[in-house]
Amino acid sequence: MNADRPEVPRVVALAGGVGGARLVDGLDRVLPAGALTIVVNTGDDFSHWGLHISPDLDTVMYTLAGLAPEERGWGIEGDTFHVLEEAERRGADAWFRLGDRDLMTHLLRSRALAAGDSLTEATAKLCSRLEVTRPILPMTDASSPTTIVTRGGDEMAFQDWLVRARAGPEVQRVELGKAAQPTGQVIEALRLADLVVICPSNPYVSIGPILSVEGVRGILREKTTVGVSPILGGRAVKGPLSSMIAQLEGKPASAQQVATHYEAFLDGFVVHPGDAFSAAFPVLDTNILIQTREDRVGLARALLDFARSLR
Ligand code: FO1
Repeated sequence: MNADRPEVPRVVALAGGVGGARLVDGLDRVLPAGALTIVVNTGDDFSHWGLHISPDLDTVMYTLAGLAPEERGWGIEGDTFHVLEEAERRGADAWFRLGDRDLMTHLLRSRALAAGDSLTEATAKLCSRLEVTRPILPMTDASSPTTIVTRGGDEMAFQDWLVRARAGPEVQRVELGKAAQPTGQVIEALRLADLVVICPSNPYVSIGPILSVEGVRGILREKTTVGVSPILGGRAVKGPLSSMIAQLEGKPASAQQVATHYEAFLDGFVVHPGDAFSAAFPVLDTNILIQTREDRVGLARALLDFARSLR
């Protein structure tokens, strides 16, 4: 962005799960209507109990609806698990903890998809029922599942690895779904964007799938793109990222290591105080530990000011 660009930029946020949703929540609180579109990873999507589950879309949607639990981040605050208990009693799969209220989302989505809606259309309907007005766009309407190839040579569906196996098996390689076609909505939002924000999500399994959608990288090269580190002081706030960096790169986790993933199109990167490094693009250090609403708003404001200062 430069001085000729509008005071209120059109922002597209690329987001995965909980970390991404938290920054999106901050951006949602500081940007006016029409100024924010969120493009979400669907590489984690899978079928469970015959239902189409889109964990990252739901995490972003519940966060913007004010329904997400503060600590856990995914699912619905205060949800009960009676159906899951019944599944356990009857010997059905109970490793993926679907809450009773959360279940309605998967039922409605699956019904809409079976009736011929695209995932983009089904997501818009789910958001509208929860009065979420920001556009939340799946990165693609096609199936593009992420697979984890373990050191032992097993190929595991992403949720099998992350949740069922508790991210235990060492990762040799991440295989992204084959080049998914973007939707018209994703391409249009990116083309119109003044700023693209890469949220503090896992670069391999959350942002990587979005970047692998056809055409996305090419558009990012033409845009002001700012990333936020998901690593603070060498550790991931949530999830298996620090061990994934060690296993995949053979190096300790660091904010700089994450930035190297995006350097082909980064115009700026935001890190926690103490994590700054010198690079070909400006690096801002500010508080990126965003648990509370105030932290999220503070980071969103700092990020937008930083982006405005970039040329
Ligand atoms: N993550 C877990 O670690 N365990 C779960 O049982 C679990 C259930 C779950 C249900 C609905 C939902 O939308 C998300 C859920 N997640 C669960 C989170 C999710 O699988 C991951 O955090 C994301 O896929 C990574 O971004």
